[in-house]
Amino acid sequence: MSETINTTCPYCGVGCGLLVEQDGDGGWLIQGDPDHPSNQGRLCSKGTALNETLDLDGRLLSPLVDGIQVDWDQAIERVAKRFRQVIDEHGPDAVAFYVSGQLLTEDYYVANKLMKGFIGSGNIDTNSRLCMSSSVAGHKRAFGSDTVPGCYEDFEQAELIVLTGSNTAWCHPVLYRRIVKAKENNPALKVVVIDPRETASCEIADLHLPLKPGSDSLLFNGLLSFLDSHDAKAHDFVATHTEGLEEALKLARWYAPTARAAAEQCGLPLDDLLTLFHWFLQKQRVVTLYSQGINQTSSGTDKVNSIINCHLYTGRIGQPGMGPFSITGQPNAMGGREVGALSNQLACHMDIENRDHRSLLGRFWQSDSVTEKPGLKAVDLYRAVESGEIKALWVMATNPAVSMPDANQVRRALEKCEFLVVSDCMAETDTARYADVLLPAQGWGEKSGTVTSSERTISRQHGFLRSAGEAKPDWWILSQVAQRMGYQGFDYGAVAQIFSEYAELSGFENGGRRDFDISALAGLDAESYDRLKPIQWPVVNGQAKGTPRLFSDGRFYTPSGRAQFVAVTPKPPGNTPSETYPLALNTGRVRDQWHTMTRTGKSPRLSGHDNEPFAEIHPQDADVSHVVEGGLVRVSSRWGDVVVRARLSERQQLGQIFVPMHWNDQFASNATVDCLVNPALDPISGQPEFKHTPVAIEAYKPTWYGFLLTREKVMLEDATYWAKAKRDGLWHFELAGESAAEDWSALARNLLSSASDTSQWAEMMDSAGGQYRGVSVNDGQLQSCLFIGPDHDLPKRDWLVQLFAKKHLSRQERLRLLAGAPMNAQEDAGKTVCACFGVGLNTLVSAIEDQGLQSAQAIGEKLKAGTNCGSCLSEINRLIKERHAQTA
Ligand SMILES: Nc1nc2c(c(=O)[nH]1)N[C@H]1C(S)=C(S)[C@@H](COP(=O)(O)OP(=O)(O)OC[C@H]3O[C@@H](n4cnc5c(=O)[nH]c(N)nc54)[C@H](O)[C@@H]3O)O[C@H]1N2
Ligand SMILES: Nc1nc2c(c(=O)[nH]1)N[C@H]1C(S)=C(S)[C@@H](COP(=O)(O)OP(=O)(O)OC[C@H]3O[C@@H](n4cnc5c(=O)[nH]c(N)nc54)[C@H](O)[C@@H]3O)O[C@H]1N2
Ligand code: SF4
Ligand SMILES: [Mo]
Repeated sequence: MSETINTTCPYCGVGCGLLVEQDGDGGWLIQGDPDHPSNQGRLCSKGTALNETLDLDGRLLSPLVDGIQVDWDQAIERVAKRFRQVIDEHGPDAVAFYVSGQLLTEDYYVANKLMKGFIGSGNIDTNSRLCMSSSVAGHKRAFGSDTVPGCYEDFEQAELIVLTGSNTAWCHPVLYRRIVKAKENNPALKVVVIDPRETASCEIADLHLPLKPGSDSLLFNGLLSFLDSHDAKAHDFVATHTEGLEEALKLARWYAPTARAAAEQCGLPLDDLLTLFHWFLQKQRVVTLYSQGINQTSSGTDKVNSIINCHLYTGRIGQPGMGPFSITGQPNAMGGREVGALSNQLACHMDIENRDHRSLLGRFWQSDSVTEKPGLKAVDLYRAVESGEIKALWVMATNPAVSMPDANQVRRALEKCEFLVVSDCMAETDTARYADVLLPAQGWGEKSGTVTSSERTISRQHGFLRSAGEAKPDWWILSQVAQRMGYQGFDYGAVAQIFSEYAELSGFENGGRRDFDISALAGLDAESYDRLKPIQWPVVNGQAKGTPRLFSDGRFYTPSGRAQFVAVTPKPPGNTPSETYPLALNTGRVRDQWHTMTRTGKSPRLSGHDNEPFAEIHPQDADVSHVVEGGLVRVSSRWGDVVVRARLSERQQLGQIFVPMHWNDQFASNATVDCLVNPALDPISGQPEFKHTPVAIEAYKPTWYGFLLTREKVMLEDATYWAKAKRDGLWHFELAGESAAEDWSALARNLLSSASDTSQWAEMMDSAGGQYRGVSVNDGQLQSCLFIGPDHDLPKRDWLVQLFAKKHLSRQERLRLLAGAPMNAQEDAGKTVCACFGVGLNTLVSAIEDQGLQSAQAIGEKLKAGTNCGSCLSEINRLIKERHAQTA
């Protein structure tokens, strides 16, 4: 019997609990923890596939200084010495840390303590700047504190759920499944999706409002005016617990006096908007969930407040089933806000501008160097690195060369930086290649500590794997460097010690003045810390369960104790389409990849869903630029360009395109979308506008197209376009080239430079027609196959991938291989829809059309698809609907 370990998923902010045990076959069995309050046993496709991401392939196994392997002592010496030198010569503001919501709370706390408490600069910012900072700023303006008032159970108790700027079905799938279930249990529950795109989250929507990009504050101003003219005010609550309504109403009425005015400006049918407004009016228990479609815009903070205004006006906050709910993205985005790792915060929800808070921290940490002013926010920070103002930078657990807007600027800055340290689990990332010092960090499964979910639940992550090579926990690396720099207070022997100190600080001279208080958890010994059960902060007076909701008593953390309405002037996006760049680029996530793909990119199961970077384009926009379905398209802006696969879809509005954020130089030739995303910022939060950049598209027409499936190492010089995806035991490359090959065989050999001599290479070519097919078989088993043709319409890939699984190919299979066609249609399962059971699109279509299966349930019974994590159910339901529409 192997031991079962409790831990938490390292991906999204839902914070699902996991049970991990050995599978008896050298691998790990990872399942949802039925006792964890976030997921009650459920997992999504990414959580389910975690076991495919644990191998050492590509891991950074030892410290490297200038590309040379060194021991920890040398690496720490180098980092400490160079940071010390720069600080001595140029002052503390000449150094900076750029950290991440994927650090554990304890790592995060130590990083922030070192920079803000001892080095004495505010120059530590986090990728949460790109993610949550507009919500943080909006919360602080309204509540006086960065508080998410509600909890997940509110979704189950609501009568109306408004999802705005959130593709919950793909980005927070387990919470979405909880909403689906709630709707099944209570058919009266209405769900409204506000998103310019028709996303998978529309599956259960009673109403989808495809508003004009960036027009949310007009919509919520319109709602406030409407509520006011229908006497929906919670008179007692507003009178006793709020301030500033008059100003807010004045502007709301000015910009959106009527529903008609709002509908016109948002580009929505009046009746649809009125449906939402009437539901909001009639239903008391309303949750408004919002995410990056709100935050990642140049007026995100105002949009957040325009939402909160409507909840304050109706008094719908702090009670079961209602409230504004900013959902966090990363597993520890919330923890990062708690430890104060944004450059304008201090630890434990304290403020840099507040002299008492600074003094309190100085006394608690016994330091007289606590920073007195905020540091630079992410975008400004990289500008200061490029200008040479910041000379030494330490990047931890984030990949800014891919994920920052105007990523070409960030790459220039990293290149120029005098001293760049990168702590990561992976050896090769687009950021790591600029590093002077590379430090191997323990990855998920190795490290231990805590994370905080979107609903303020603190959960333990437990290590169950041996460290990869020399990898160390981030808190250890940081505290070693701090000690070597000569600072006291970093002598941590174990992670539990850090947590205890942090919990103590949260209660230090608090007296109910700060929302973040977990002092009841101070002084946990290693054993109790190890057994810590999920608990929602605040945790004071030894409450066993923590606090599901805040503000239930109507008291807020503002000086007056009242919540603040904020008057909102709606603003258009920072850059709007022009003649040269006529389309609005929207960016975001796909279901089965996580950010820059360093981990999910390792999983064959996850790579089958979307195996290539793409742009989703409305068919009419495509037509104008001669872009065709399945062809390649160049998308360009003032800042850069990418070349990706074109997907035409009417789920995209005319004049808008969508490109996912995930692909980067490790996975494609030129697909880092942030190289073309504008660096327009929210003036209050400093959050970049990832959702709206003016772009142009043009068809990219190479001379040849191809794909390569191979177990071998490849050289891609001859391909001007490539994208790679992991499949079972092999890599799948999509290719295209600009110069016509004189000799296709030679091109094939160049691509497969290392193909072993023992394999048999069979070829078929038609030089005039530009067709080539090559297949290499070793010991009866398929090693590689390469298909080239003059247009993108090449043989199907998925059945070929399946042939790689065969121990021995039959003669007939080899012939079919060279012919490039399966024996029968059933052999080609098509693109993966259900990642858990590997069920492809073609299999599903044939089940619907040929076997007449009419519901997701019937399909589940027959094919198992959708019966595990359910992440694919929205796609299966859409397929059923589409096929019906076609036959009707
Ligand atoms: N599969 C997967 N899940 C993830 C992640 C991942 O990488 N992969 N990352 C995690 C992280 S860190 C985060 S922050 C979250 C993000 O989670 P989400 O915010 O749900 O994800 P996004 O796809 O970035 O954007 C959400 C939606 O905003 C819409 N949108 C764009 N412009 C507007 C607008 O003007 N108004 C409105 N109302 N909507 C608009 C987009 O069309 C998009 O569908 O996901 C988390 N979960
Ligand atoms: N165009 C566009 N760009 C975006 C967004 C968008 O919607 N559109 N969204 C933005 C948002 S919300 C976010 S959160 C960011 C995310 O962007 P990033 O933070 O840059 O993305 P990740 O790929 O998650 O990077 C995490 C890195 O840390 C490494 N890592 C993992 N675990 C550990 C660990 O324990 N320790 C250390 N030291 N390293 C570790 C991983 O290998 C990886 O290299 O992207 C932002 N960029
Ligand atoms: S919803 Fe999926 S990605 Fe998010 S925490 Fe749960 S299993 Fe992990
Ligand atoms: Mo995020």
